Amino acid sequence: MTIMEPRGKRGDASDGTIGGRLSRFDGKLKITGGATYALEQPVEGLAYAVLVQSRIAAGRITGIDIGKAQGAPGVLMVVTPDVDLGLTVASDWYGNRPDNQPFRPLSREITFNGQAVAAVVAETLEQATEAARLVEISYDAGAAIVDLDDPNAGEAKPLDALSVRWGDAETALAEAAVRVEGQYRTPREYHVAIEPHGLTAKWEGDQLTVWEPSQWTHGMARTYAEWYGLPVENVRIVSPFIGGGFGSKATAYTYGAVATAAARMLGRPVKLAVARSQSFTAFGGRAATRQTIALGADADGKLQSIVQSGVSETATYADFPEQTNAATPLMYAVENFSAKHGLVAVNTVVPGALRAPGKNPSTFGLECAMDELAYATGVDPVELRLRNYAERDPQSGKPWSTRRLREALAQGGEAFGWPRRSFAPRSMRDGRRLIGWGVACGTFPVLRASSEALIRILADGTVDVVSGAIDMGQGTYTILAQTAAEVLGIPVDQVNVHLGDSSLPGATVAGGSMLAGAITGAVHKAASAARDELVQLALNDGASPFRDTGANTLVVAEGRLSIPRDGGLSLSIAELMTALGRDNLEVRRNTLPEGEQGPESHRKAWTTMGSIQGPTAGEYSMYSWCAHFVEVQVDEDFGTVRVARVVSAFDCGRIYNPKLAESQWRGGIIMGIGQALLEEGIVDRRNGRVMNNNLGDYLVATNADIPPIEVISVGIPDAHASVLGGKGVGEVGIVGVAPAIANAVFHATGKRVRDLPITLEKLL
Ligand code: MCN
Ligand code: MOS
Repeated sequence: MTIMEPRGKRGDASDGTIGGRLSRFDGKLKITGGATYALEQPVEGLAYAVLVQSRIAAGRITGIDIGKAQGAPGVLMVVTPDVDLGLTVASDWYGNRPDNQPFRPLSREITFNGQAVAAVVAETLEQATEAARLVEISYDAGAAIVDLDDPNAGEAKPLDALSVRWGDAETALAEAAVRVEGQYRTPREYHVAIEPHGLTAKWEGDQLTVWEPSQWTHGMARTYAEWYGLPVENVRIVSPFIGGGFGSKATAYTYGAVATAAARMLGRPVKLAVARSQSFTAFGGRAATRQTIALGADADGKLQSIVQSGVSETATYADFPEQTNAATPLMYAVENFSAKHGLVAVNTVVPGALRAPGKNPSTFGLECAMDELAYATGVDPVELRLRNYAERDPQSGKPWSTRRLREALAQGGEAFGWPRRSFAPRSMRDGRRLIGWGVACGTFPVLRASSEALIRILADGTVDVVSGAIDMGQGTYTILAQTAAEVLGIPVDQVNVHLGDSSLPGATVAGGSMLAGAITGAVHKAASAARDELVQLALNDGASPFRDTGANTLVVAEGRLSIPRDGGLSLSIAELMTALGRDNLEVRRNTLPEGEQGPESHRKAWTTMGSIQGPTAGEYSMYSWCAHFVEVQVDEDFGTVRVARVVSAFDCGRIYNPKLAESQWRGGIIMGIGQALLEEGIVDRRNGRVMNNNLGDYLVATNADIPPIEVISVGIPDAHASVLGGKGVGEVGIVGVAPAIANAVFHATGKRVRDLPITLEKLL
């Protein structure tokens, strides 16, 4: 997809290099209707599919009567669990695949309320919706475990691989002069991306094209291909614009299997839109969590021991850990440590990744507990964090690549005015409003992956940057244009970026805050090679005007190649291309090591997460860091909490585009405000149904909830983290926001709310 804007309208020319504040190329298209989303794809002869979801949480389907539905106007097909769709189970994220196991996306065995049990395909959406209502299903309902608190929920299944221990945490805790202990809880939370899920699917022979919003076109193409036993090249996922994903659009789901299978059986393209209400169970949100943390310290607040134990909800049919101890071992220096995480199976759709999985609820526990320790020891909460500063990664023992958390606390605190805070709870007020100031830190790992990119220099001097990577709003189009413009020495408005299509060069997932580092690395490499090739042609090609000048080096800048001396020959790239008689010059490069260039390595690198490197894979421990400072105002009479201002300081290494990174951080902070005060999936205990499955009742923060948010970058380039020196930006912003707010609420009111969201009845 080409993003075209009138030339010269993209801001100041100096914005167009790495580190410039260029506005997002796709932003205007999205808000003016110029961006075509997957469900708007005009395809001839479309039929419409509508999902039917289970109305019980556990048990079996005893009968399905499709008579009325089939007879309804316009109905083309009713897909039920009794129709064999002929699919095979695909690999998991890491590329592991069971042998020849049939995949039945629809089943008579029910494990959660809202499970897809049938689909109706009709000529129009209205006809399909009406006929879906007419499918009559009878159930034999069994006893359901509705959530984490269900008295019938079994023992948590411990995940030993996630346990972390050193020293003797229990003894050190027992002997500590000061101890605090609390249980912290986070509810089910949902992505609620504004663009709903769904797809348009079209078969031509055994070639499948799927227009579907995707955080990972290559990974999803692999899944669809494996379901149908096709080579991955036969499936094309097209996803040039995505209206938010937040972790929910990185995988192909059941409804995609149903829609593509229906399209194949009907011999007609099929569109399936997941209704907003269905999107609470068609894929999973963030799992509910519960954890206890005990901190032991000396009288000055120096930590002696941390003992943590947590669980998260998972499904009965698959596991997804929302790891409550993901951040606990990283934040503070402590000699004795024990943290573990387990899973409790309940009748829910399997939970999924939602912005900063693990790190987010983990930090809620630890950073609230640190505030409790501050009050137990009488030490200022910022000072307490500095006293326990970890100079190296306490878990791996490795040195940090870069960790500017001290600077984040100092600069964030200064901008916020933290030194003016009075320590005692309920000591700051404005009339009937209690004022509270809270602080908390956050982190997210630097994950590293390989990707590839193609650079095409055209005869008119413009440059295409081509990759199957995606942009869901985080800024990929824009930062890649900046990277190519800088390396190739051309104005950024001569660069066109093409993304979001699995038929384009391979890219890792836009997940784990790793895409920007991976794909800028690939574009940097390809663009550098293209530039070298252009210079070589200019110097050596028989048709080049530079050939007879005796020049042995050329300067490439402002879209021109020039001999570096006054009055020397200078040609624009377009003039040179014309002289060379070239239509284009194409260079494709990837960032895989030399020894890993076969098709199998490529498959693993772009279509699975099997070759991603974790934060301690090398000699260093690599993380992004942040410190949030929050002011809340709590109405003394009504218990209502408003966040009045936020100042947050971040260490994310070098920033490719500060305007976009700041907007990423603000977006994360806004989601964190929603998490702290509003968001909560509420389950009907009678039938295990998510009751508030709509945007009216599942509350997210709106403009009126959001105060001024100041964000500060304290990072320095981190050469170990990525080619350009940046660390991850997309997720770290949400981490630590909810505990900073909870700590501010305690400071305002003297009430410690340990379960999110902090609603008014918990304060009265
Ligand atoms: N960036 C930068 N300097 C850096 C790193 C990043 O300027 N050193 C900026 C760039 O604009 C880049 C963006 O931050 O495009 C995000 O980069 P990165 O941290 O690498 O994250 P990804 O590109 O992998 O994006 C995924 C990440 C995740 S995992 C979630 S969840 C999330 C997030 O991005 N979902 C989002 N941000 C989102 N933003 C929008 N608008 N919508 C979502 O669904
Ligand atoms: Mo983000 S939750 O890793 O897509």
